[in-house]
Amino acid sequence: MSLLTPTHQVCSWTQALDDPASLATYVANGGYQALRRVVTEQVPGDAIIAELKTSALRGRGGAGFPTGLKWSFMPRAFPGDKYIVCNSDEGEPGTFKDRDILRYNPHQLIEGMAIAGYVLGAKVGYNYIHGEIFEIYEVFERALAEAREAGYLGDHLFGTDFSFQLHAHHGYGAYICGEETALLESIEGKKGQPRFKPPFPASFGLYGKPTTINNTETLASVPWIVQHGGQAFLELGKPNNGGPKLFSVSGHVNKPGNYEVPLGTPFSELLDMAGGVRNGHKLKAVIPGGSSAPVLPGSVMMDCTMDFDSIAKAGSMLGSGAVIVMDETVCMVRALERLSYFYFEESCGQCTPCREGTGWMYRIIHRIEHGEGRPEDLELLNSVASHIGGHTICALGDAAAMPVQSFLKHFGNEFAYHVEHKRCMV
Ligand code: L3W
Ligand code: SF4
Repeated sequence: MSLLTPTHQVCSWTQALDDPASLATYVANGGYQALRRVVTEQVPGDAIIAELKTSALRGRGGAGFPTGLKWSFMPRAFPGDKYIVCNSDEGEPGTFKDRDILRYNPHQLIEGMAIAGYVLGAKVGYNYIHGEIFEIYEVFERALAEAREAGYLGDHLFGTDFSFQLHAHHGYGAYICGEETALLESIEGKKGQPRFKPPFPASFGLYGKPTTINNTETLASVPWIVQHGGQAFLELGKPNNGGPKLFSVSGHVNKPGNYEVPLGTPFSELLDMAGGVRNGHKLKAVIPGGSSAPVLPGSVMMDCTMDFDSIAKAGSMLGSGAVIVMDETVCMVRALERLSYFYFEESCGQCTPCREGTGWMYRIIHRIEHGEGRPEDLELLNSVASHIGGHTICALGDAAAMPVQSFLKHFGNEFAYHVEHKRCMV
């Protein structure tokens, strides 16, 4: 399986195909066969959900929630409108994988969404694409037009009663619109601010109707699972962590980029694939799952495998699979200052702990970085962070607090050094 090419082979190169995003390439490589089969043979939705559960496909957007379980929450017999929504609002610092699926293999996502529509009883889907990657939105629009023209989207697919319309929608770059309920508000034309959960989108989603929302990589994995079976997908990964996963490796490596490897691959192998740490430097720290995931010391990461369970056991999150590598030259105070500014800037402002706390954290870290730190600042930082996490409407509050707490936990000595000596330790 390969998410970045339509060849359905492991680790084949996108560059080997002249026009990887085209319908002709996708169909020539077996594309849309899974959709055709389930629709024309009227494969029961329960059977497909069972395959998803067997596959141990877990959500690729950050939370790692089991996809089969999520699909089983959808009230499929609900008589009114139901929706499938794809979250392509890729804005997590360090993450750049979904845009490459859309750029190189958009039809695999379209097929996955149409299968989801068939299984979950939805006639309409939306793909919400991050506003800062507008050229990708245009690629996806072209793919939609091709799919409609060829009869893979629209009314009475393959001459059956099943109809599925799919639309692209682009945001304007606000990070918070990647939060699933803010994304739904944004599609509805409202300000992109998260809703309280529960109710979850499965019961009260787009326009208040049952909605299943999954990440791009998750939905693009579905056709392969339908074609080859859940067990085959599971065997591409490890128990409870089925399949391969795209890792966006960035930072101080010689060959940054997207790498598709089986879940359970040792971190050391992924690092080698990315050319190792630049300039022969030593590995200092890694954020294994996008900036919202706690940072881990390099030595801890070298003992981890790249899957949800191993990274959680080490005290972080696999998240969206954005692996940010930091070498020994990095000042951890400066790194955290940059991250904390991001969350301060992107807070939607609804909840006081997040709106005020992100500003407090940024200002304290900023003054430590600029030689104006006070001895009590480390305790104050920890205290502010602990009053945000778990006290807000959405996960952005936790996401802002976790890096602060983990940087202090693992690299507190650098912060203390900054306060005392008014300069970097490195
Ligand atoms: C029905 C229940 N549905 C849970 C659904 C829920 C959601 C999914 C997971 O945050 C994380 C966050 C970021 N009945 C349900 C239910 N669901 N219980 O399952 O839910 P949850 O709340 O665990 O996660 P979330 O709100 O989706 C996502 C982290 O990901 N993150 C962010 C990445 C950002 C991107 C991006 O740039 N696009 O991917 C990275 O680590 O911090 O912790 O669908 O409705 N009882
Ligand atoms: Fe908005 Fe932050 Fe509250 Fe999320 S936690 S709803 S981003 S203020």
